Amino acid sequence: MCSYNGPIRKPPQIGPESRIASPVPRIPRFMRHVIIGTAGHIDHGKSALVLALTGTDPDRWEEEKRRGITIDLGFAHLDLGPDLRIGFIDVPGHERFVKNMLAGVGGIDLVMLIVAGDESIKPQTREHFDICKLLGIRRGLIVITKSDLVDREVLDLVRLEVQEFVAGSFLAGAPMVAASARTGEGLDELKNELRRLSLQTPPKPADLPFRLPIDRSFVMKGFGAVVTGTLITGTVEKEAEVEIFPLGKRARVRGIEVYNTPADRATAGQRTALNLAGIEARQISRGMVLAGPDLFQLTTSLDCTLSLLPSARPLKSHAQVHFHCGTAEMLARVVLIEGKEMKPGATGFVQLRLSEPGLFVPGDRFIIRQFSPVTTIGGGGVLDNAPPKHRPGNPATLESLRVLERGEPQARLELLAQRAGEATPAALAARTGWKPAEILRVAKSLEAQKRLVLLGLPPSLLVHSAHFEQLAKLLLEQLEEFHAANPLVAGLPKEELRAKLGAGGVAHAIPSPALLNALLQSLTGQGKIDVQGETVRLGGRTIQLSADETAARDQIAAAFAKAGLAVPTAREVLANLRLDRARAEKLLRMLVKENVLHKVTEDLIFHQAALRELREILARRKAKNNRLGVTDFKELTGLSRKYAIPLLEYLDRERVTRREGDVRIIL
Ligand SMILES: Nc1nc2c(ncn2[C@@H]2O[C@H](COP(=O)(O)OP(=O)(O)OP(=O)(O)O)[C@@H](O)[C@H]2O)c(=O)[nH]1
Ligand SMILES: [Mg+2]
Repeated sequence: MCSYNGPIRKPPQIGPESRIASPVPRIPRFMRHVIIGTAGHIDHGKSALVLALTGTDPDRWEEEKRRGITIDLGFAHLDLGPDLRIGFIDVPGHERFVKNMLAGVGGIDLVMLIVAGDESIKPQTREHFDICKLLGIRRGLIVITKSDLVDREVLDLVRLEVQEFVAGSFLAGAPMVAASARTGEGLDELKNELRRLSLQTPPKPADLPFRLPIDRSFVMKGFGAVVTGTLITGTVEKEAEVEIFPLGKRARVRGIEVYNTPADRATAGQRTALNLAGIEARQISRGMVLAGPDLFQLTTSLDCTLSLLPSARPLKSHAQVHFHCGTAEMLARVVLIEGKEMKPGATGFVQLRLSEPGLFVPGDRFIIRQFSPVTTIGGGGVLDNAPPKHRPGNPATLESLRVLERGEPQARLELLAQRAGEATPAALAARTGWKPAEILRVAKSLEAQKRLVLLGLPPSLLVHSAHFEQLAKLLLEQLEEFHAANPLVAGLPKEELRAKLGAGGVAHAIPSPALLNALLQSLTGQGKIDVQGETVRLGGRTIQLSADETAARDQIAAAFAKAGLAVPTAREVLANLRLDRARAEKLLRMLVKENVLHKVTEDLIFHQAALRELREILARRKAKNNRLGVTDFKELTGLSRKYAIPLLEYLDRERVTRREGDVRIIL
């Protein structure tokens, strides 16, 4: 199979991601994969150095070659020993293309900060380095390039300047190598340092759900849609179904290449190309994200930490900025959570309101750039991808954001469960970026501490204990209230009770049927309530009737009992009582519920004893003849048609008789 390398757009690409790729054998599983990004000012020799190291010119476009500058991201790779593969992402230094740089730098593990020996530190050296710091990149080295152009004294001076420049940052004390792409000087030392640093770099998490921010998408003749990117978490296998965010479309992974080599799977940390079936390349663009289906949710609102660069202007709440995260780029408004203005150099909590929906997960780092003129002003990390609207000055908001910032897994999960009231493991996976299995692992330890209630086996619902207890309390209060208002009704139907609980609880949402059942079970176990069928009542609660109610109740029962099968209407019976209509009807309903009376139709109510007698009459008749016409029935019971027909239909329903044409068979 040939490699998935094609043009991103006009002008077409002229070089593959790697030129040395074609006959490379399959990548051994034990190989470490590390992504190294270049950073630095225009013309400082970034691309020349990548070419000198790897043999691959990262400048892929005709226009880049002609103008001698990098416009878009370039890719190359280098094996430093049988156990280490380094993927290089070469970025443009030109200030106009910082946004392209930002699409590449999001996936890197190490930075190679490039400073030309003959120019020293320049504006994009600063901007790129600021970006690396804001993105939380922790490792890297410095290369003083074009060492062939300057003498030793100048080189030493540049070294000093750079040392001062990186002092106090993650690059303080980092290796600094003088090198020349022209003469090859320093390249061996550089490779040694790159290997040493790479082996110290923790691998990207393969055990999290898979996410691939897309940096290129193109049509490959004979293959169809191909997307490429740095796999930041998880693994993806051939034939997997993937979802394309924010498109909301799905596709099948028809083929995978890792560094231009066919593979059955790609793992976090690898440069990956996926051939997708079921989608057209023109529907996909840089900034979209591939992930497993049914796990993540799109969002337009993110709670974040934000650090403002000392060089930035003060930032007002609701300011519009350019937002860059992963390979995505869009406009956003920064809503400050503390105060109305953020000072240069300060760090604080903000809510970002995005202009377009995207897939972002807590822990993702981002950069913001000033709306105009466009310069990098700050960056930070996502804390919550489905945040509530915050009331200004609410101390609970800051407390919860601090919990999310500290990132302790149990505290984080508990907080999210607390906010949701009840949530499925999948919903919490989308909120954390963890796998559902990891959610359950942490949830179980919270359950052991009685902070979560887990429902189902395996658990399918997580309920915060405080929410559970609050609902249980509310449930008892609702029943208390109901019984007080309706002394003649046995209890409250489950569904009505569930709706009533929606008004309270932590989350102010109607609890799910599963949660209601768990509440009912728990309260029944404690002897606090009784559940009979669909009716719930307080434990030991029987209907307390007053003396006149008891008399009326007996009167109603007696009236129906006396009537036998030729019953009066309910209206007639109730009219004879010395009780108000509403109470009288309740008593009637009570007798029906207690099975003393039986409703055969809406208008015909019979005493239980009368119906029992009817069955006996039929049983006796069956001994003689089991066939029965309507006239026979009327004779047998002495009833008119008005009663006979509904009663026969009732008997059919009760399977005492079965209708066959004009006759009934007594069963
Ligand atoms: N003498 C000398 N020239 C170099 C060296 N490295 C790069 N150059 C030259 O410097 C110029 C710029 O090099 P690039 O590698 O394109 O610089 P870059 O940093 O990639 O530039 P952008 O990608 O546009 O930011 C080219 O003309 C290179 O030939 C070096 O080590 N020695
Ligand atoms: Mg370049």
